[in-house]
Amino acid sequence: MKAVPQVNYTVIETYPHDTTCFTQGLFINGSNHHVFESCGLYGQSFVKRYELKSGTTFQRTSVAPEVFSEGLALLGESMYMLTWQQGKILEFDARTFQLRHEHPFPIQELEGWGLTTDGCELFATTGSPYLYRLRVTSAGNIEMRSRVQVRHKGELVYALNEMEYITPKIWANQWRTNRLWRVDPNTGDCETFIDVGGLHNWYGGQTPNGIAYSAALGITKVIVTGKLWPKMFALEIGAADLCGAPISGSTSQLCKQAPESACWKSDLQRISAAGRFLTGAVPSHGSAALVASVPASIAQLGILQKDAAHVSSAESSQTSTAQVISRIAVIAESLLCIVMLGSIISAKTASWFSAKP
Ligand SMILES: [Ca+2]
Repeated sequence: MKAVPQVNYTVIETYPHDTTCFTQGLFINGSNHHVFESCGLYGQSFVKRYELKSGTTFQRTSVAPEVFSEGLALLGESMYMLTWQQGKILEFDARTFQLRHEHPFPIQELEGWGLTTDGCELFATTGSPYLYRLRVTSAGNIEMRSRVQVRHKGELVYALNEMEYITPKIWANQWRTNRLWRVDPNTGDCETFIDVGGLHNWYGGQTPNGIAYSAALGITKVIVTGKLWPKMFALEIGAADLCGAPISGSTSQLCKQAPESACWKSDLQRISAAGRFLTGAVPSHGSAALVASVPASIAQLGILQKDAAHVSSAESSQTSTAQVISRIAVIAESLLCIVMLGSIISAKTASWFSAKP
């Protein structure tokens, strides 16, 4: 591989992660720190929603034992989940976790690997050197709209897996490597990457395979984990490295529901310029604008309204003592979880780590 530009990052927080989850899909509703994760392996696949900092599970659904879960993305009020070799996409009600439909995988004769969304359409990887754009039609069907070849300096890049759309780029891990690429979804160009080898001493199939982002968590903050890892990590990445230059001029290639990022939306640019990176739920200033501008697809879940009320209350009332006590409790709970989960993973056998994307 030719020399490529590499981006630096700083680990700023860690959280517990379910060591029974063979992570295949990951996204987050940053307004309330809820994580949605799909976990693979035959007979052990499931999807769950949980709180980022504590790991507390709110919802969980198993899938049929013959289904191997893969990438997961939220679009509208539905959660779409790829399957590995079953040739279908499962559509869940994002609120109830009930299975709504089974769609044929529109990329015939290829496996389902990663999935993300720009707010309008879905992007899928298959292990091939292509990034596919899928469209949910007005009739609710899923069809392939287009594809781009994924390359770095002219060389094909294979095995991109779990993804996260961070307007206007896509971050994707390359299976069985420590590399997370920043990809231009319109050209397929792999522009730069980070190496997450220092996060966790993994082996076999425990590849890094979970990337999540929400501007409400922190506009330069990316959540990363891996298959069966005991921890999730919040990485701080400079705005220019994370999503390229701020978007100005024509936005014709952006989805109207494109989520906020460090490169997109004026309010966030102002916050970034002032050096006030978001921590916790939302910043103490400009929070109303931020919450109001979160894509409708997420707001429709009814979670943001609750969070907005929480923020308003927090801003207008005393914060110090209750928050300190709460944070101490969260830290203590997290440490306990890490100890317990560490003991669980030590019991795993090498048979789990077979060649599964
Ligand atoms: Ca993701």
